[in-house]
Amino acid sequence: MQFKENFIWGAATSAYQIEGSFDTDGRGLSVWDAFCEKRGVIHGGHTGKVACDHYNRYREDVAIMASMKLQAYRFSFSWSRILPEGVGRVSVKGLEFYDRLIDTLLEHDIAPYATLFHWDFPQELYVRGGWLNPESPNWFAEYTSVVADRFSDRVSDWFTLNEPPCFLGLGHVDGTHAPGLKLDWSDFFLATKHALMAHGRSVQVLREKCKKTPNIGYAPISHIAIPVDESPENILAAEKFTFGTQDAARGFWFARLYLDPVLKGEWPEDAVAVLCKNGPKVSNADLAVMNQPIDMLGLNFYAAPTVRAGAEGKPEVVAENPGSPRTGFDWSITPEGLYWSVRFHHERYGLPVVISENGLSSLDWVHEDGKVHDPQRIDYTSRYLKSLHRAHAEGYAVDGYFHWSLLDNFEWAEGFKHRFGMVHVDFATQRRTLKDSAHWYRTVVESNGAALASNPVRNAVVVVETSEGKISTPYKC
Ligand code: GCO
Repeated sequence: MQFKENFIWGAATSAYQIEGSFDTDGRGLSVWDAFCEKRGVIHGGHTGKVACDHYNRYREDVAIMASMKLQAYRFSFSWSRILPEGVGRVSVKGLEFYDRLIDTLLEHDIAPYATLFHWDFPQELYVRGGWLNPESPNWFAEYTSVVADRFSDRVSDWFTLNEPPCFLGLGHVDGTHAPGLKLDWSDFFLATKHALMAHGRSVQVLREKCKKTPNIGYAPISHIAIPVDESPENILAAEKFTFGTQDAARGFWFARLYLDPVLKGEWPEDAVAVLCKNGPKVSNADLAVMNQPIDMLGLNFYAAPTVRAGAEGKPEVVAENPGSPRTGFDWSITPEGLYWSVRFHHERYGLPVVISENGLSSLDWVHEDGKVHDPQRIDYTSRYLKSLHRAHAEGYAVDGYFHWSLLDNFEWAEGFKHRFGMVHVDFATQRRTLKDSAHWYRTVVESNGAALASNPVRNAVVVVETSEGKISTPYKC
């Protein structure tokens, strides 16, 4: 069950979800700060003003990562902490925070995997049109340049954008995420065009400016379908569902919209036309900007529907069985999807894959014994990692795995309702407690996956008191 020698084991977070200190040391506001001020948009009226107070507690958090033997940490820079107005004036204090964080990681031999944009668009640029402004790719390039100049002597691994369907779709069509807009499809595609060009401009800047050869990635959501069985027709149906036009009916979740322009230089006209007859013009020159060579594809994978081949091979979604396993967020638990995600993306785009996010929210609290017992997280992660191992064993290039998340944190519109961390955070005291999963994950990292073969839950010894005395039996699933 071991992974290759240089496989990277890590955990992930993002700036707005953990840092807090929203106005400390001259940080500019982001669209998330503004959105959280609106009534009724965030569960419980929560905000990221304090979050995990990571801005002040980063040393403790890095020490926790070291105790978990993490080899890498995926975090994001807050654009408006570095450039309070989004462009122009640079905040030295903002840069210094990330200097301290990166240096502390390196002192502990933890590789920084930096994401440039995890949704916290500077408010000052939003009022200038945000992603609808054709200047937005240049704004992002300027910000990338400041970051590369300052940190690329120590950071080699980069992700440009995290999950475009969320910040573009949930943020600009659904209105459930910042900035809370409900644009029509034509404007949505315009914002998408600019965001994908921003990705391309950012890659160009990283290639030009980085002091060490960069390993550049992109972290879209992995929206795939799982074949109901492994017959060729059902595999084909799942692949068609994942990349075909039919799925465009899912609107902004349609996966190929964010992948083909960036990885193949193709604008999916057929799918765009399903939603919008008067979409923006995307020229070959625009596509050339989007389609920069990158080194790795980050996949954020949580759950996927199952499909089978219906009439004429057309994919049909298979209804879930009642009572099938679900997470605290009510997302279905579909470990085999991690295998199919790697396989389908690798076959279509040919890039090495890094799982940039995977995990679950569950109902965790500190138990009477002072520990946080989260067997669901251990079982979930064990199953997903075994599925990832299958992809690895079949020869697909899988270079690393980042668990979402290191810490319980601010889950966007859900506020602090969902706990995704391997480390429990008491948001009243900021006390951190390593959950059982954090200790378990350390054994997986230390053994490079070998510990997965003996999932501790399965090997537990159960002691039962009976009238005959104590009977201890190995617990078998
Ligand atoms: C996303 C983001 C993360 C989330 C995580 C759990 O995928 O939505 O990248 O910021 O917190 O995925 O929902």
